[in-house]
Formats: sequence, structure tokens, C-alpha cells
Amino acid sequence: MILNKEQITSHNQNNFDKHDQSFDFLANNLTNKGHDVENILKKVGDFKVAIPSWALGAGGTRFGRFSFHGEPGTLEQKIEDVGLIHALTKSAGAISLHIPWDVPEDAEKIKALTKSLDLKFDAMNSNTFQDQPDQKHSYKFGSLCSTDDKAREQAIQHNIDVIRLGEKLGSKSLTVWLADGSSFPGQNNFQTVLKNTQDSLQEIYKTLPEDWKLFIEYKPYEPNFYSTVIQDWGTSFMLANECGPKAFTLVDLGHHLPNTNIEQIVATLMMKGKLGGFHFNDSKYGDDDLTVGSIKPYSLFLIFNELVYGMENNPQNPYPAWMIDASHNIKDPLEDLMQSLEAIRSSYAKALLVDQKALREAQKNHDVTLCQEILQEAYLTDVRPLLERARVSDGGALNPLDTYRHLEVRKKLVDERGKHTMATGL
Ligand code: LRH
Ligand code: MN
Ligand code: MN
Repeated sequence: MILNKEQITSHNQNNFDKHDQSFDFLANNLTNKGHDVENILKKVGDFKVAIPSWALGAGGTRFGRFSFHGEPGTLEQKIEDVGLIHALTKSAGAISLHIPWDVPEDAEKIKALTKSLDLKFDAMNSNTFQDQPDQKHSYKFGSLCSTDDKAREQAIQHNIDVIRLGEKLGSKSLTVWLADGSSFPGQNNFQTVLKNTQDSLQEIYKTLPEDWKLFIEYKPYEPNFYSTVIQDWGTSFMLANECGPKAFTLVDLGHHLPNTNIEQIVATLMMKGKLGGFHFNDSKYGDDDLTVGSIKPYSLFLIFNELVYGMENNPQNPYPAWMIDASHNIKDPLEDLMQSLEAIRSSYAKALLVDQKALREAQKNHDVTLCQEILQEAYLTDVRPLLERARVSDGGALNPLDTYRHLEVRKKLVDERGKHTMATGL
């Protein structure tokens, strides 16, 4: 199913009066406070976040999956779903593939479809955390870290194959996340598995095209529960440095132990020019992959505050690759992704409102109370009219969720694809 622009713009007409009123009120307030509203609108409108191919079906837990009817059954349908989200929100812009969950049969055809929906291919994700049916050597005891040469070589080759496929699609980066680790003390020699991982990543890095980046994702635990080889940002940072200038750390918000100060990690990595990519989600306990901003919106704002600071002050850091990495069991996945996109843009817009000059001054004067007030002033601003304006200026929906429901998109997808569909992957 493909939405045309007229369907979206005609539904917008019903809500323009309300929007204009609230936008004018906010724009006046912000202008009076010295903000450049046009500039903020441009930045918000330019902020695009990739959708992963594995988020378009209802995800699940290891205890089960429940279909959300009309799920995409093919890669083409997944791309169409991202096209729907992008047409409504104008804030997606790219799809990120997980290989081998979503291997295109015909790369050229897939590329053309993606282009027709105004989408690009973001980072390619390799998968050596599961065995595939036709695979010779098992990853049960590790992949890039494995002490079994054959398993390690196979995992290296898989990553190289993913890069080659990505080249055909026009992607420019590879994200590596490893489940490698141990579940019991004594199972692994920590130094051996770390050294093997470093050597393997260097092998992969050597095959990276000139204009590509390698993103190294970290995570403290799960599926291994005693140790994970790339457990934290420090290990990822070290490995990226060992690989070279095209290798970077990737921060996934769910990949931290409870109460970790993620915004400080962001600041450190950006200062060192090594924050390459970002996976957005939210969590209460661990890697819960919940809708962005649904649990800790203030933390997300503080993270964006550092991202904005870094983007403005750290030219040594490349523009990060943004992706949503969230999926779960009960909501319509498309509605859920639109909520995540909205939460991301909202936090970004609020962070753009932080009066950086006043904050520096207050920090210099050790006026701790004022520092907090300055951050909260931005955080408590209702930026929704700004997001609406950025979206409609781009041809999107004033209210994507409302439009999606009004146009009965899910019902049409069920009519088209059937009720009992289950997305592939995961
Ligand atoms: C691991 C992870 C990683 C995978 C994705 C499916 O928890 O965050 O990014 O590729 O989930
Ligand atoms: Mn991730
Ligand atoms: Mn994760």
C-alpha cells in the first residue's frame, strides 16, 4: 500500500486553524526569547531517523509472539511500510537491513523501490548471533571471538559479504553487534576472546570501502549472563581505535546497566570524535526496546542536549547515524514507530532550545540552581507545534497518528496482506 500526498494534505485541512494558532503562540514566545524559529524548523525538518527492517512486525519476547494483523511478509512490504511512515512523518528517510533476516533477492529492484519511496539504505547489520540453517560452523560459543578458527573465519566472511551487499544497495556503513561472551565463570579466557575479536574486526575493517564506516555496538549482558566481550563503551571505543579512523562506537540506549549516565558517554565519545551511530529505544529494566520516550523522556532530552552540543562544537565527530531499535509485542508497529519518531524529534527540538550561552555563564558562576532552570525551561516547552510545522512544510501529516487512523491504513494492510501474517526476522 502506498499513500499519496493528496490523501495526507486533504486530512491536514481539517486541523490547520488549531495548528496555526498554537504555532503562532509558540513562535512568538520563542522569538521574544531570542530564538531563531526558522533555523530551528530547518534543523528539526532535516533530522531523519532510519527504521530497522526488524521493527515492522510485532516483535516479541522469548516467551512468544502475537501477530499484529497485516504484518509485512516480504522485504518489499517492509520497505513499503517504512514508505508509509515516511510519507506521514517525513522523519524516517531510510531503512536499515539485518542480514540474513532480510536479504534482497534482487538488489536492483529493491533499490528502485526504496528510491521511489524517497528512502535510502542506512547501516547494514550483520548477524553472527544466531546459527542459520545452512551454516557450517556454529556460533554457540562465539563468533568473532571464537577460539574455533573455522567459526571465526566464517563470521568474518559473513561481515565481508554484508559489506559487499551493502555496496550494491548504496549503504555506507556496517553495524556489528556481537552476542559473544560467556554465561559461566571460567568459560572463556577474557584476554583471548577480546584479542580474537580485535583481530577479527581488523580483518573486516581492511575490506571496508573508503567512504564507509564501521560501527561497533556494545551491550553489558544478554544473551550471555556472565560476561560479554564488547560489554561497554570503553571496550567499543578501544576496538574502534585499534581498527582505525573509519571505525566508531555505536550507542544503543538500551545497552546500559540501570542508571548509567548515557549523556556523559555521548559527550566523551563526541569529544574524541568517535560517536558513529545511535540506536533509539527506551527501557525500564534492561534492553527492553520500548517506544522511544515512553519511560524516561527527561533522560532522552539530556542525551539530546549533549548530542546538540557535540554537533555544534565537535567538528572532529562525524554526523551520527540515527536509527530506531525498538519493537515489541502489543502495539501496531507502525503506530509505535511514529510515536518513537515524534519523541526523538521532540527531544531534539527541546535540546535546540537550551540557551547554551546562558548555561555556560551559569556554569562559570557555579549557579547550580540556574543551570537546572535553564535546562528545564527548554524541556518544559511544548514543541509539538514546531514539529507539526516542520512536517507539513515537507508535505507530511500535521498529525501522523490521527491521519493513519483516519485513512484506515492498518485495515487496508490487512485487506491486502491477510490477517494471519507474521513478519520474518527476529
Ligand atoms: C542487540 C541489538 C542489535 C541487534 C538488534 C536486533 O540487542 O540492539 O542492534 O542488531 O538488537
Ligand atoms: Mn541495537
Ligand atoms: Mn538491543
